[in-house]
Amino acid sequence: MTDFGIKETLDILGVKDVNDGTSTGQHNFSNGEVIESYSPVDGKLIGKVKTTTKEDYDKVMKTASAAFVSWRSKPAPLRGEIVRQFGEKLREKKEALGKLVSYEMGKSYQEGLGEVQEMIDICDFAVGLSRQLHGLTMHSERPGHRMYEQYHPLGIVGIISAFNFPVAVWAWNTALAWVCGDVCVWKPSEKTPLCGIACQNIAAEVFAKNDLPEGISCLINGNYKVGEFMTKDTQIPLVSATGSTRMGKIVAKEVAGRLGKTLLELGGNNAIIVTPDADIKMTVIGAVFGAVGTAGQRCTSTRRLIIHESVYDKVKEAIVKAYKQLRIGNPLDENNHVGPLIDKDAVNMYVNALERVVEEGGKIVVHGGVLYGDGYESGCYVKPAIAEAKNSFEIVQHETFAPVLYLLKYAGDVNNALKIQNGVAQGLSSAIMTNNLREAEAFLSVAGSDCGIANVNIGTSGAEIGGAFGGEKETGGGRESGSDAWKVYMRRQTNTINYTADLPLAQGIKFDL
Ligand code: UN1
Repeated sequence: MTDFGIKETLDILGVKDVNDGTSTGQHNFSNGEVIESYSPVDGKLIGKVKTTTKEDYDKVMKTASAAFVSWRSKPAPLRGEIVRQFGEKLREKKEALGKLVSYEMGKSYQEGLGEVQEMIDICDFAVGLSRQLHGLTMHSERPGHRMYEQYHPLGIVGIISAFNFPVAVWAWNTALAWVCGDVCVWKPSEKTPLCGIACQNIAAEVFAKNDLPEGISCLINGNYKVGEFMTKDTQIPLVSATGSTRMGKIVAKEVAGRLGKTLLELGGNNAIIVTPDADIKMTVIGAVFGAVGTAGQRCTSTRRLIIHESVYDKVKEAIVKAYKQLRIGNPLDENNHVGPLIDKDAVNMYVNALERVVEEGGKIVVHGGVLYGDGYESGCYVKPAIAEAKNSFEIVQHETFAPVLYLLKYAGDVNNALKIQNGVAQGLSSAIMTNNLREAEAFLSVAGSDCGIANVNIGTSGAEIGGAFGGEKETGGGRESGSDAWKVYMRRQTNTINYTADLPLAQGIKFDL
């Protein structure tokens, strides 16, 4: 097979063999060690990125601080116009960026394009928002007084993103932060640094073309130690971090220790409840895409199917049959459904999960395994697997970032299924498949799903950008993307204005001099 046009793709995106991973837009200055990015698709080296030292970071922060002073003073709709242009550039480069996402991260080309589409969508959303960003007005208890609230930008927003959505999660944060008047410093995953370079190149071009100061979009690179520069830095009022619960707990502690804000989007352990009234065909599509899409490496991936005993065998049979049709292979080949895992560590975690579920008493119903040989040379391709299990198993309680689906059985009414669903530490996404109104409403009620996302008759993954995205419990409580998620990127100020010649005090207090 050819190189799938990767060379041309890298050219279009300005990604070189060796890239400077510390950028404020027009200036690059990295003095750290080099990270090599290998594709999980074919195991080949795609490019190298120089990482950020503390001295490099300090330079970035100086430039970002200066940029903030100028950017915050631009009218919000003007900031929106810049984000509109950024969205236009993404439209132009959609195929190239989608391909790089697919090649560097391993998700299917279709999903790579989908990810860039999420970036475009959030830009459109942010453009509209730039003419809103509204606060409330309240009635004052004092005569001749006016009271209202307004939102001002926070400052420098630090973004730490994960490998599985190497470009979209950055855009969810930046598109909103930019219209809010903030500037951003981004540390992409060290597993997908070239996607970061490509995005920064696009942003830098737009800011330069509009004669805006560099530093509105900044890139830093490296491992968790580079992330720590931001979590410890009082110049960063908000750290938005996406990744594992383990990482989130460390970030939360560090940032809370200096009373900074965090927006955390962490692990999920998402379930679909399949009730006796479920449409089986829809259930199969939703569950299979949810479990094997992005090779099970979405935070919204379906990990557990909680099936009513009366339809258990039927659903199991239909899903097992669907798994037999899955084609695993190069994700840039549109005939394949499932690409590789991100790296061999992920493969080991997958293998370990399958061993653990058996040790704990589970039964494998679709055998997994690592694939070798022609087309699988990277060693990162695995077969999606299904195991019958119990919710109490330690491994089921744990988020394994791989295509492993657990089948759990419930009896009685939907409340029993909900107990199982909510009986995990994570609380990101959830779904119910039912044509029964009572079951659907019970699932959505106060005693229903405890997750940030609760869907009826669609799967757990593939959320639209218009809704607030995030979850409860160990998922971290943050909300990104749509609805009023923008508020976290701004500081709220309450203003009371007295337009009389008297100074009455609130609460009726008299203080005459
Ligand atoms: C993630 O996996 O971190 O809902 C984000 C979805 C996508 C976003 C997933 N829109 O599956």
